Amino acid sequence: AQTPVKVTVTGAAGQIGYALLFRIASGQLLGADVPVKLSLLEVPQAVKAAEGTAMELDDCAFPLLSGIEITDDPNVAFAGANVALLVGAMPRKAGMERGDLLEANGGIFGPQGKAINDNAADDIRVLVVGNPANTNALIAQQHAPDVPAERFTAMTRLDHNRALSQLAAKLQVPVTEIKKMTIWGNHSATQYPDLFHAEVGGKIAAEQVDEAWLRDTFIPTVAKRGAAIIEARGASSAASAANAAIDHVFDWVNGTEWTSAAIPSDGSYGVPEGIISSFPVASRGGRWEIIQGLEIDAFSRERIDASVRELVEERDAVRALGLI
Ligand code: NAX
Repeated sequence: AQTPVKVTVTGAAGQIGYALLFRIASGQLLGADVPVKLSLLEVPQAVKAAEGTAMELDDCAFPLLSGIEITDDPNVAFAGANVALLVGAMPRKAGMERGDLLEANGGIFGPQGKAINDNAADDIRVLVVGNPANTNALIAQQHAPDVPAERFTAMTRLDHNRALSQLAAKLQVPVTEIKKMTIWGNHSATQYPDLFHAEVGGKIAAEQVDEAWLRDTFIPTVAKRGAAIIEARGASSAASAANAAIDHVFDWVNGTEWTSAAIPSDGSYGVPEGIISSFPVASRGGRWEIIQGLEIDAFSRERIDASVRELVEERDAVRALGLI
């Protein structure tokens, strides 16, 4: 029988964790023929709640689930890990300045990066979901000098899926008709969902919608969808976030011709090298590649640059705080 793949999930007792773990255990993260072993990392006060989730996982009797470990020690959680989903983070509380937020998250993602560096399997792949996701991924990556930088990624797949769904509704087409959607930049309100390269029925999407809708409705609806969910549901996106994490890792491992993911920049499209920014990506042979050669017009340039500027400011802020 195949050796189980070890998947570590941080923040396992949280609401995304609750939506994510059952799908991983059922085979949706890696494939219906790949056995998995789960490691749940939580803060000490939430270990008991994680144990409760583990009891429910047991009660599903998933054929592919070969074991569950629960711990508050990152060195244990990441020992031999092949996939790490970093979901647990410090949320912004009322009155919190950006510096405080970055510092609190530096205290989580620095040590977790080091624990990954020291303990994970050689093929470790990391997806950061916890916000500010791109910069948390950068912090973790900077504490893991022995792991190839490209193994640290942050999630913009939820934004990508939101963009697909908004465009499909507008044009009254199934989402499967939309190709080459791209989210550029930061997973934040500055993100840029790009319809100038997206295609519907083989034709450029931007040419099938009016410019005012694209600029004043589509872009802000996608970028602010998280806030709209909180407003409606009284809680932040959880199942859709878990779904996007599944999509990201599945495509990373199994390959895709085009999606969006935040990965370390190699300088493509004027994005400073090293910044973890969302790009149009393909996955081949288990590695993300930035899709090259796209023409960027002035409208897109301005928006990509604004989001990248925010990422550079976050990087400079964590540098100034000594977090990287
Ligand atoms: P919850 O507050 O429900 O759960 C977070 C869990 O993380 C808690 O159980 C907490 O105990 C745990 N935790 C905190 N510090 C930890 C540490 N050092 N080690 C291990 N566990 C730790 O939040 P939830 O709704 O699950 O959201 C989790 C994160 O995802 C948040 O940062 C949120 O902002 C972010 N999101 C990111 C999205 C994206 O597209 N990238 C979308 C959804 C979501 O908003």
